[in-house]
Order: sequence, then C-alpha cells, then structure tokens
Amino acid sequence: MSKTALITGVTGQDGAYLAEYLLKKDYIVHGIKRRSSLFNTERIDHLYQDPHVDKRDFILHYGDLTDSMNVTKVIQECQPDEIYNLAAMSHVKVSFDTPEYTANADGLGTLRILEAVRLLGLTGKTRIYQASTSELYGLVQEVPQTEKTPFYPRSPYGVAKLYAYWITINYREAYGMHASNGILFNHESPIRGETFVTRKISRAMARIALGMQECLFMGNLSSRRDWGHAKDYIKAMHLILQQDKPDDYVIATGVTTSIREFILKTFAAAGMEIAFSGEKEEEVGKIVAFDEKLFAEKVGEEYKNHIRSRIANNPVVVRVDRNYYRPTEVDLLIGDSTKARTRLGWAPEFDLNGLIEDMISSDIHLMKKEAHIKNGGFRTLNYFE
Ligand code: NAP
Ligand code: G4F
Repeated sequence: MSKTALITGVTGQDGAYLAEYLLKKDYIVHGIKRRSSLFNTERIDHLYQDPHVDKRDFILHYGDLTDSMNVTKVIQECQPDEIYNLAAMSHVKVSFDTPEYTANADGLGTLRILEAVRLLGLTGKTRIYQASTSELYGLVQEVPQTEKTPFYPRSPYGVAKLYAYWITINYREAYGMHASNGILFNHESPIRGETFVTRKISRAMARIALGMQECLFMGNLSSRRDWGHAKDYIKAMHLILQQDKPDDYVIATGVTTSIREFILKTFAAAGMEIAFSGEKEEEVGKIVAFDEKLFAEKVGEEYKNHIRSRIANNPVVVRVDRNYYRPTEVDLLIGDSTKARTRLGWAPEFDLNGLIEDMISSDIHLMKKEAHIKNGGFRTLNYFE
C-alpha cells in the first residue's frame, strides 16, 4: 500500500523536489501551501492534478505554521505516515527584520506539528523530519562541523531553528516519537529563491551576459559555505525517515567555498574571467578576459560583441553594497557528513561545478525568455497609463 506523506513548505525549493521524488516512489503526497495574492505554486505546477478529473495522489491544503488549529486539522485529515517539516521563513538576513514572526513560524511551528501528532494519537504511526540547518553552528566552535559540534546561532533564524531542533529531540525522548533532525548545509538549485546568494549570482551573471543588467551588488564576499545540490539533499531527508530509529544527521559535501570564489566560478563557467581588486566596500570585480568559444556555446554567439565592449569600456560587473551585510555573520561552514554516509548510505551526486552548470544553464535560458517578453513578446502594463 502507498505511504502517505505531508510536506509543509511544499511550494519552496526543497518541498518541490521532495514532492516529485516521493510521488515517483508511489507516495500519496499532501502539501501545505500559504494563501498568497498571486500564484505561489510555480515550482510544483508540473505536479498538478485536476481534482475534477483525476484520482489524485498530490493534494494541497491551505495552511500556515503559525495557525495551530489549521496544522492540527490538516494532519488529522491526511493521517500521514511521514511529515517533512520544511516550512520556514528561511532567509537569514530577513530574520533580522522579522525576528518575532521567524520565531513563531520556524520555532513554534515545529512544536505545533509535534504536539498535533501527539494529541491526535499518531505518535506510533507518524514519523517526523525536521529541517534543521548548519546555521545552528553560527560562530563555529569546531571545523568541520559534525553532529557533536556545539551550536552558536548568529541570527533570529538560527535561534528559532535551535528551538525547533531541541523540541524535536525532546518529543522523541519524552514521547518515543520517531522525530529526526536533518542538519542540512546550504543546498541550491535552479529553483533556489532568487535572493539567496548562489541564485542571485547565477541569475545576475546570465543577465549581465545578455546585456540585461550592468552590475551585481553583493554583501560579504569572504564568508564561506558548504554548498550542495537540493536534488541530493532531499534524498537524505527521505532516507532519514526510513531508518528504524530516529536520529540526527549532518548532510553536507565537506567542501567549503567563499562567495568570491563562487562568483569567479559562475562567470568562468560561461567563459568570462573576473578579477577582484580593492578592499571592503571599494572591492570590485572586473571582466578581464573572455573565452569566446565557451561563451558562444553557453550564452550565444550573438551576445559576444556586447561582452567585448564591456571589457573595453565598462568592465566592472561586481560591486559591494553594505546594505547586504548582516548584523552578525556566519563566516565559515563546512560539514562532516560521515554519519549520514555510513549509516544512511547517502552520498551527493553533484559537486560544486555540476551545481553551477545546472544553475547557469537554467538561468541563461530563463533570462533569454524574460528578455524576449520585455522586448514585446508580452505587453507589460503601467497601470495608470
Ligand atoms: P524556501 O525555498 O524558502 O521554502 C520555504 C517554504 O516554507 C515555502 O514553501 C514557503 O511558502 C513556506 N513557508 C514559509 N513560512 C511559512 C509559514 N508560516 N507557514 C507555512 N509555510 C510557510 O526554503 P528551502 O530552501 O526549500 O528550505 C526548506 C527548509 O529547509 C526550510 O525550513 C529551511 O529553513 C531549511 N533549510 C534550508 C537549507 C538550504 O540551504 N536550502 C539548509 C538548511 C535548512 P511560500 O512559497 O508561500 O513562501
Ligand atoms: O545564500 P545566503 O542568503 O544563505 P545563508 O545565510 O547561508 O542561509 C541559507 O543556508 C542556511 C544553511 O546554512 C539555511 F538554513 C537558510 O535557510 C538559507 O537557506 O547567504 C550565504 C552567504 C552569507 O554569508 C551572506 O552574508 O552569502 C553572503 N552574501 C554576500 N552577499 C549574500 C550576499 N547573501 C545574500 N543572500 N545576498 C547577497 O547579496
């Protein structure tokens, strides 16, 4: 018989990949989506099944993790074998602007799920995955970080997730629940939110290459992250819930890279060599060389003149804007996922270059489509004209 899963945050990056993955494994998948003033299901639209026609195995429920009754009602309706709690206000910088909301959704939201499962008498049936994060390590106390490294969160987001991490363990120990934390390091993809750093860079590189944007404005270029591909990481989530015993696992690649290096690699992947010069807010990145063959292959022959002219006249494509700095930064993340690799048999398929290739080919394609729309393929209205 098919298993039933409930995914909170199903409209997000991980939720979308996980929903597709579980559907392919023959699960019945329920997802919680928020009401929004515009459609917010773009990442899962390809999974849509018409409720009037099909017998559905992908079912969406309106909801919000800040609403206990809603969370309880949805869980009661779906009676899930597995809950993947991926919903969160997941942007670290924004959590400094909305700290109370972040604590409510990311911290208490997890408690609401655990408590609903307990009160509904589903403790013996429902397994729970909590989306914990390498942001818990914050001001890192050990390099690389393992399941045993002490936490030192550095943002309202990190602190909210610390509560969620411990309340998951507490419910496991207090009530014998199958509740586990995946401590996932940064993972990205072509459907990563546009304001996270990798997507911002990949998207801006495509726009600069196509002549749609002049410059990429960045915050701290020196912090380092352990970046993997979301497609690999959602498989770890599933594996964690297939174990007989609940437990907590670090999921990471074990390779760390600075933001500056990520920019160099992203532009290089499309044939543009960048050199950085200057310090702090005066630091700039210029295009200094150009592999015309690679550029033509990745971006297109017809855009080559534009890059030649940028190199000759206006080579600066990266600048620093201190508005993107955070009040407290996480400088270095690098994970040791030995436990997951040995006990779960998990290993990533993508390395950083593979991730970048995937992201840039998608963004070049998307930005070409956007350029076409702006150039008359679609009329953009000014509402009061
Ligand atoms: P994401 O793309 O930002 O998706 C977050 C999802 O949560 C979206 O579906 C969002 O809905 C939903 N959401 C936000 N607030 C909610 C609320 N109050 N009630 C219900 N739903 C809400 O994040 P992601 O990258 O997929 O990450 C998934 C989870 O893993 C998050 O919990 C994140 O904190 C955690 N995590 C991510 C990473 C990473 O590198 N990606 C690493 C470690 C942990 P809308 O679409 O309506 O905004
Ligand atoms: O891409 P980011 O915004 O990701 P961050 O803060 O590491 O958080 C992400 O990963 C966590 C796992 O460790 C998740 F839990 C969390 O939900 C989220 O998915 O920023 C990465 C680094 C930071 O050091 C930031 O200061 O990039 C630096 N950065 C430099 N310029 C920038 C920018 N980040 C953003 N978003 N935008 C910039 O312009």
